[in-house]
Amino acid sequence: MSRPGKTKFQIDLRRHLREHEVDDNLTHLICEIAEASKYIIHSLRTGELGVAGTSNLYGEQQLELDVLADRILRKRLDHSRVVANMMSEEMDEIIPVSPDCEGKYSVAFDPLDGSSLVDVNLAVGTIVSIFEGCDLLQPGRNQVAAMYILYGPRTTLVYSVGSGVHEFGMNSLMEYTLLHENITIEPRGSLYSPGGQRNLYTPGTEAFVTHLEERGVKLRYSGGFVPDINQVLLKGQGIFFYPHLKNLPQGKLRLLFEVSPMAFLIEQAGGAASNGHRRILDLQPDKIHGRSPVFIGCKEDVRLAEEFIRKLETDQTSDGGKKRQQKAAAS
Ligand code: AFP
Repeated sequence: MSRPGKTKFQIDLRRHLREHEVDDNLTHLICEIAEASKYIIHSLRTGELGVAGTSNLYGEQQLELDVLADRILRKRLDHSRVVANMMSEEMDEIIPVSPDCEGKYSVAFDPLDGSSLVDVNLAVGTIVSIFEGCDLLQPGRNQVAAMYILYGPRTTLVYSVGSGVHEFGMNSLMEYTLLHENITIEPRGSLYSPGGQRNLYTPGTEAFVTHLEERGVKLRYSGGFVPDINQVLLKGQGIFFYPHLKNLPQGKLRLLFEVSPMAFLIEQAGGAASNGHRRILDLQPDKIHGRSPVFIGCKEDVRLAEEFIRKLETDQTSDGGKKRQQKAAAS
């Protein structure tokens, strides 16, 4: 997009949304979430690392940072006038904000994903999924927007409304200005982020990791979903996975407010996101805190993971799998 007389660093988030002719209410919502992140940053940079229930030297009740982040976002969404329903990792149920759905949006968010990493000073983030109207339990392909804010050495914000995925950096005035527009991901990568314990991997995932290592792909894993996905996005290559484990057939990550928004963003960059068998964005959530295994990043590498799982796991139900098991047992 040509912007006579402007450098991209002078394009702030609201202007970018307007340039993409994003609906006014959705623009307002995304900007409100960006505003809320400034208070979350303040609590991260200055907050005590106390636990909920303790109080600081002024006798003020201390909150865990993720509870505090949840309150900051909930309050902002409550007063935005454009939210119908909301829910987060910290809430047990969907919170109704407005009875009418017309012109309003429903928001699912993880207010501070990776909060257990704060006390070892690793990067954490906020993940947001936005649907039009009142219904949150929809397949991820129906999202109208997804975004995350990454609280790292720099604070950055990444969003998509379905026309590309774009990154903004927070400047000295705490404004988000454009850094990268229409980010893309290569079909095949040279880094991988393997979540969960290796000894609990199923045969398909185990074989996939062995293939990656034999290919010389480098392991890069921080334990934070947002920084690990951001690395794949901004390096333009790589694959993250938190697979189904022997003791966790649905994996660890939540579909609605972790996996699905990231799948939306990565697909907008030309990547792919699968649960090992099916496209994440086609999954129909059946409960608000439902989990899903996830393989997300370079399209060819995601397809390869599916292939290993199909050959070494789903065949277990067919004769092929049983014959392989009998042969292995006989040898
Ligand atoms: P916390 O929010 O409990 O710190 O977990 C972070 C997370 O949900 C996600 O950000 C990481 O990708 C994943 O868990 C890491 O899980 P493992 O520590 O089991 O690898």
